[in-house]
Amino acid sequence: KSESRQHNPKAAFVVIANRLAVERITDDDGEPAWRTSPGGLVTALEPIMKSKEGAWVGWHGAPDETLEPFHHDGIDMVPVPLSAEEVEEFYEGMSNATLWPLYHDSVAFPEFHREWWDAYVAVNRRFADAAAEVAEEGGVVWVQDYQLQLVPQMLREQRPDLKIGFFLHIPFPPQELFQQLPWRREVLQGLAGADLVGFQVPGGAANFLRLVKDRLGYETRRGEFVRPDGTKGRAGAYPISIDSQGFQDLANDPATIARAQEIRDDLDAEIVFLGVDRLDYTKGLRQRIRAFGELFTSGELDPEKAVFLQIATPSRERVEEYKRLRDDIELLVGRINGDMGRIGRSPINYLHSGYPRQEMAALYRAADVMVVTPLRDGMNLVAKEYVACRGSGDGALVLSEFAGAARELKQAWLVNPYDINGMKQAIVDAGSAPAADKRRRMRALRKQVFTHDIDHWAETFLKDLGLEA
Ligand code: GDG
Repeated sequence: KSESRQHNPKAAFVVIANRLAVERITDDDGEPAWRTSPGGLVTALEPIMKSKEGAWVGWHGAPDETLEPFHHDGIDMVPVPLSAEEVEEFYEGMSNATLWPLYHDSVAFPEFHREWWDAYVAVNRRFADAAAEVAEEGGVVWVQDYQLQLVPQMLREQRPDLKIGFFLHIPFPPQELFQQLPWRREVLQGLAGADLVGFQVPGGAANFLRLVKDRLGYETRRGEFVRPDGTKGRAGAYPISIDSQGFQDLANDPATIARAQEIRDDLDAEIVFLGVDRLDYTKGLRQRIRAFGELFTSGELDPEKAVFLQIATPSRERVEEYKRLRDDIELLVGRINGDMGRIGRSPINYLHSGYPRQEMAALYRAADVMVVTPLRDGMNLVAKEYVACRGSGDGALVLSEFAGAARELKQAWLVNPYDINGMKQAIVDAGSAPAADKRRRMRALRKQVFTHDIDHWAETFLKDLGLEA
């Protein structure tokens, strides 16, 4: 329930993210209202936010609209306005057409535009100002992700009393790629304003530290860096995770079980392969679909017995590269189904749509083999969600080596997504593995996902940052 009660003037714990933790809905009376977004980050931080009188600073999702701070479900929400032009230049441009591809191995060509950068600086400044305004003396601030890399340093300049954490959800690239960025110094200085800079994997932290040393000339030693004024910061790996128990409970809900059976009945196949991704060029969809196409064509997978279900959630549809990707994927799928299908049966079941969480859990339950093959991925939560939903101990996971999750989920069938033959082999192997082998692997995967859940992630990071529980 949203309350119009005045928000607290100051907060001891502040999260800053591109998006606010709520989305706008229309309530039963047809009135506009807010609903907490169902993401993992919100779930993880909710208890801390409530116990610490936390505030969440972020954009509320509508351009050209300025809103007053408001209180929702125990959390103070501080909306940051963005103009339509800023959405285009800061968000779709600099964030999603420059930084996103550059940080993902340049699997798509990053575009560099000076106007986009100017908007990025201006918007980062606005987020920093908003946080500086609400954070109490000596408070803890946690900045999230690649859209806001300048915020830590901007905040440090204004508010040296704050403890500042930063977490990057996507990969941090090696020097050889990062140095293309015309504003590489500014970005590094921005990040190095944080007391603790968190990455998904140790390699990201190492890339960052090497750049800070080589490009900024800061001294670095054992995960620590020293700023020119003598103050220190640290960088390290904090692999993010999911609400494992929450997913397991959802998967075991009788309604989910029934729905999973319905999905199986509708698919009418002996073996179901599943892919679930935002429709993004980093997710390796082109290669994955090509691999399945070849398997169906060669008969290694029998189109009468096997089906590949691919959920592609619409994403960033105004960015050119994403429009192209959608066209490519749909051409590929259409061609394979046209060649290999018959009336009433298509080997690839492709859906371009988003679904409620419960439907996701039912899909995970219904799938014999989950295929997660990104070309580069910070972590990949889908892989962990699948594991959390396999309480039966069966199921098989095919996972790209280039997802952060591969470091933890070692018992998956690991693949190089650029190696189509290798990927085909792994898909066949996972699909035909003996039950005992699958159970042994799944047991180990589940142990990892249940001992390293989202609470573990948040607690570890915040403890290292110096926030007492
Ligand atoms: C970034 C990094 C990192 C997807 N479609 C639907 C839906 N989803 C949910 C999944 C999962 C999440 O979205 C996607 O997370 P991923 O980790 O797989 O990928 P990104 O969106 O690229 O996330 C990534 C992550 O940040 C966290 O740090 O792991 O590497 O790229 O939770 O279940 N959820 C619902 N309907 C959908 O249609 N309800």
